[in-house]
This record gives sequence, structure tokens and C-alpha cells, in this order.
Amino acid sequence: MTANTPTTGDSKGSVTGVTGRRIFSGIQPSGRLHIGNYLGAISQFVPLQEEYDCIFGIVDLHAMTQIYKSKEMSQRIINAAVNYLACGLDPNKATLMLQSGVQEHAELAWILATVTPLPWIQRVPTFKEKARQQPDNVNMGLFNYPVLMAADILIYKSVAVPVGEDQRPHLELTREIARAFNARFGSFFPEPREIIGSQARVIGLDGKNRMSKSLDNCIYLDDEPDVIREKINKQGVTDPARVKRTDPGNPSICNIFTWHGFFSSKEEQAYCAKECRVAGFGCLDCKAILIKNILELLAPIQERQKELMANLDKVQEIIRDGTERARKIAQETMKEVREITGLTYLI
Ligand code: AQP
Repeated sequence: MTANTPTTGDSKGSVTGVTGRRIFSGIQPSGRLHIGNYLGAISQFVPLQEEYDCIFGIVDLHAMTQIYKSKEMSQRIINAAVNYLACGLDPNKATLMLQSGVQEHAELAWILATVTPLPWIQRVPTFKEKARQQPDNVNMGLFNYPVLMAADILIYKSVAVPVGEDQRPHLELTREIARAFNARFGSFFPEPREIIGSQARVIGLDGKNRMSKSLDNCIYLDDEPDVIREKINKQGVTDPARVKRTDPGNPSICNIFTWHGFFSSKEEQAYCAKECRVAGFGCLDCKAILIKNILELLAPIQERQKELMANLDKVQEIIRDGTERARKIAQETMKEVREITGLTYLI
């Protein structure tokens, strides 16, 4: 596997001035998890559990910003939990929690919204991207998404957050919101720093858009090998100018070649680039090497997925325990927040 291990430092190289060791990160159960989630998030999270007090959330309230069928939500939560665990999250080291099981996330989000000026949210690029993707459902939840995300992080007084490329503006906003709250009510929330992991932005099979559950342009972590073969061979967009097998290709504009960068060895990448440029082999040959490497990476993960799926009581117990642990911390924070914001009349 060639995905990078995260550097446990901030953008300046170390988590300076930080005393605690708690970090939070989350994944929406808005569909089945895919290799973009793996490369950009989960593979980065797992090594952090050795060093930090990690809370990993299945953020189902965020997933509600898209249209979904209520009866499918539980299955999606299971898929997210199973994948977190199959990819190496150890419940003895890290906390796996369900966001809707800790109501304090939503409560703090409201309070943080009251210190967040409107233009800060209007400039968030992911809001604009989502509004483009789902023009018929540009709901307030989508707009408030970054404030809820700030609450997810700050409720645990997290000192750092592992971020992928697309999450950096959200983290910057979280820091600004923490600063705004502290300026108004007194120093309380730490400003969480970035833990820089892979800056991978995995483009989907369509070769155009970021791999995304809602666009269904994904290789899912639980896709069967035959499905992966078929998707990559039939849907995986390559250099559009290479029409015939005998045309020389240009790897630098080929998404399949970019994927080699995530999954293949340096030697394989060099070999594929060379053969492509001189039409020494066709796109299917290039894809065959990629498929082999993806299947090799996913084989042990899929084996663990199957074990976990056969033991769903255990998975539910892990989520329940983790959520309870998280709730205790969140309730403690909210007790203090109510005190410093003056919401104590009936207490
Ligand atoms: N294509 C991607 N490349 C790199 N990283 C990615 N992540 C998601 N897609 C890619 C990272 O996965 C983490 C969790 O993401 P999420 O599920 O909370 O939401 P998302 O980023 O919006 O992912 P999707 O698949 O695009 O979901 P939908 O379609 O429901 O919005 C994040 O750290 C993200 O960076």
C-alpha cells in the first residue's frame, strides 16, 4: 500500500503548545464507504490511535443533509462501523461513536451558530460544491454543516484533527469559530490544529469528479473482486485522446494512472507510464496491474468485513460502548458551556 502515513504534526511541523492528546474525526454514513474515504481518511486515522486519544465518529446527522431512505440508515451506519474496524480501528485504543447518540453535538452546534457570522459560512467551498451537486435540496443543514462539524470537534475539546485536502477550510473555520466563542465568553475551547495526512483527492471512475458516495462513481470497500474488475475495465476513464490501442497515451491526464500513484509500486508506475507513452500496451493492460494491486490491498480488509458482518452484535456493542464514552465527555463540556453562556436558570 502506498498511501502515506500521516505526520502527527501541524502545518508548521509539530503540534506545538498543545497539552491534550484528543482528536476527533468523522465519516458520514451517506452510503457505502469507498477507496476515497480509505485513502483520504481511514488509512490516515488508524496509525493515530497509537499516539492520540482518538474519537472517530459516524456522523449520521451530517448524512441527513442528503435525501435518503430512513430504513437504510441503520445499514449505512453498520457499513461505516464495519469498515472502520476492518481497516484497523481498534476499539480498545480508539473510541468509535455515533453522532446522533450524543445529543450535545446538536446543542453545541446551535450555540456556535450564534457566534458565527454568516459570510464565514457563505465562503465555504464544500457548500458551493454540494449545492451544485444537489440543486433541488439546498437545505439549511447543508449550510450549517461546517458549524455542526465545528461542534463535533470542539465538544471533545479536541486539540488536533486529521484532515484531508478538502477538509482544510472546515478546520480553519472551526478554529475561527472557537476563537469567536472564546472572544465572546472567555477562553474555553482549544483551537484544534491540523494533522496532515494524505493530501490525496481521489477522483472517481468518471475521471472528472471527486470520488463520492452521492455520485456513485466509486470503488466501494466491499465491492466484490469481479465488480471491481468490471467497474475499472468498463467505467474507468483514461486519457480521452487515446482512442485506439496503437495511439500513444498521456499518463499525466489519465485518472487511471493517478490511481496507480495510490496503489502501485514506483517501478510499476514507471513501467505503466513508459508503455502508455509509446503505445507499448493498451489501457486494459495498464488497468490489469492496477486491479491486481487494489484487490491485494482490499483482500485482508474484505476478509475482516466478512468476519464482522457475521458478528453484528459485537459491532453494535462497540458502537454503543464508544458512544457512551463519548457522551460522558460531551456532557461534561456542555455543562461548562451552559455555565459560561448563562444558560443555567433552571439548573
Ligand atoms: N474522493 C475522496 N478523496 C479523498 N478523500 C476523500 N474523502 C471522501 N471522499 C474522498 C474523505 O473521507 C472522509 C469522510 O468523508 P465523508 O464521508 O464524511 O464525506 P465526504 O467527504 O462528503 O465523502 P463523500 O463520499 O463525497 O460523501 P457524500 O457523497 O455523501 O458527500 C473525509 O475526511 C474526506 O476528506
